[in-house]
Amino acid sequence: SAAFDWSDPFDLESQLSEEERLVRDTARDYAQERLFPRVRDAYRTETFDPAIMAEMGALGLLGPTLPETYGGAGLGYVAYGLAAREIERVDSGYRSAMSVQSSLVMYPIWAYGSEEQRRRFLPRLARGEAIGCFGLTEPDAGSDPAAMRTRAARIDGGYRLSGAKTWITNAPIADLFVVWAKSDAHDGAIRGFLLEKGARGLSAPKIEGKLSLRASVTGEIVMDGVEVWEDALLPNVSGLKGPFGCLNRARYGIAWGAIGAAEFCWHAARRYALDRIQFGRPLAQTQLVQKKLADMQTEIALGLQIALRAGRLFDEGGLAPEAISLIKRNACGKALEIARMARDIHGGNGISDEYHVMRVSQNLEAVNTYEGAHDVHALILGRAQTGLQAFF
Ligand code: TGC
Ligand code: FAD
Repeated sequence: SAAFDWSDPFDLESQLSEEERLVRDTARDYAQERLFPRVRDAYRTETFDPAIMAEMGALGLLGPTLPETYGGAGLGYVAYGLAAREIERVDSGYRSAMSVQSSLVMYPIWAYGSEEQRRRFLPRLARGEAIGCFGLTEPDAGSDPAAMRTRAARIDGGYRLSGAKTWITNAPIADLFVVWAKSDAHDGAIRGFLLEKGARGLSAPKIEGKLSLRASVTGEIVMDGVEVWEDALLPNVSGLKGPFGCLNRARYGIAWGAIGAAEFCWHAARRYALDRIQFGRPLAQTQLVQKKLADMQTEIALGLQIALRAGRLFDEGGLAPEAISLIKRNACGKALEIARMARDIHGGNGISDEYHVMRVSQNLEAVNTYEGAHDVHALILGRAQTGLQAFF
């Protein structure tokens, strides 16, 4: 009978191509050798080192699915997911930086931008020389982005943008802002605009005091009558399907990433339980702990198989947005449960940042909320199977 590999029960390894394994190994080596040694202090001091973007760029991790003509790597979505898993195995904030740049900034420029916009911005973004951010959420429009208040008014030769975005990853260090606004010149339709750092009336104050994703920088985007030329408009998309087209890709990556975070916690909990002796035996030799480890293993194995299937469908062009909601919701919810269990198994040590599990668990609180909160994805799935929308 076949041998059982406890860490890879369904032999994910053999389902990957050589190229996918290479991308995975590159991302894993980088994450373990360069990101892991920095993360504890970055988390303590609530800082994100912008050099990380250039490092990821040099490895081809930014915009990896885009064509090489624009600085991408021409990779498939399984490779992208595997990279997200490895980066998030260290910290969700680092995966955030990668997903925002790749799926929320480079993707819309590639998919909805003019040829001139693509050539002007994509290569620098791919190298990590320029940092981008994505402004959809507003103080009064989170789960319901259709309620956004940011407006683009028509002026001679361009637009004047007024409004405020909040909870925007990388906004305080961004060179380029992809901002979604209701445009007067387009019957109030939601349109995308490219704003550049330094524009008059544009500022991006940092949000301080986060207890989650502290190694990622988050801010507001304040637009106080920012004037841009016509060429700042993303010409090829109109309506909420613009930002949602980007979110589909980022949410898919998060499904892989959250499992990477969960795997870190599972392995840490197993190791700790094997080493820690109480009542004369390892914690790992108790029924309750073994059940927890079995639950972790099961959810991770199932989550990886479904993420792989989703990636293959994505590459074939057949992955529905609702299926992405299913895997994003499931991976985040399960990863959060696993991280909390791992924290518990670590006892008192579990609350120290030396052991990392509580940092991962705190991060997953935000990951479970952003890109569509857990319950919002339930409503998307509920609507898809009943035909009844229950948002309002
Ligand atoms: P609804 O009527 O459902 O749709 C409006 C239009 O949008 C289209 N659409 C999609 N298109 C492509 N992909 C999707 N996933 C799509 N979902 C909707 C839809 O077809 C329709 O198009 P059209 O042409 O018919 O007008 O819109 P609704 O207002 O009822 O939406 C409700 C809901 C809940 C589905 C949606 O608003 C939602 O998903 N809310 C969650 C908001 C969210 O995810 N925000 C994310 C902000 S970005 C972020 O968090 C980045 S964190 C990054 C990091 O650090 O990693
Ligand atoms: P709300 O929409 O107010 O939701 C609060 C709660 O109510 C949630 O539990 C939700 O599930 C629930 N809820 C909402 N509506 C319903 C309903 N109809 N029925 C039942 N329950 C409901 N946004 C960006 O645009 N760009 C970014 O780069 C970005 N980065 C982020 C980084 C971080 C660290 C965080 C925390 C957020 C980020 N966001 C970003 C914002 C994020 O997408 C929103 O926080 C998220 O969409 C939820 O919106 P909200 O916070 O306004 O919560």
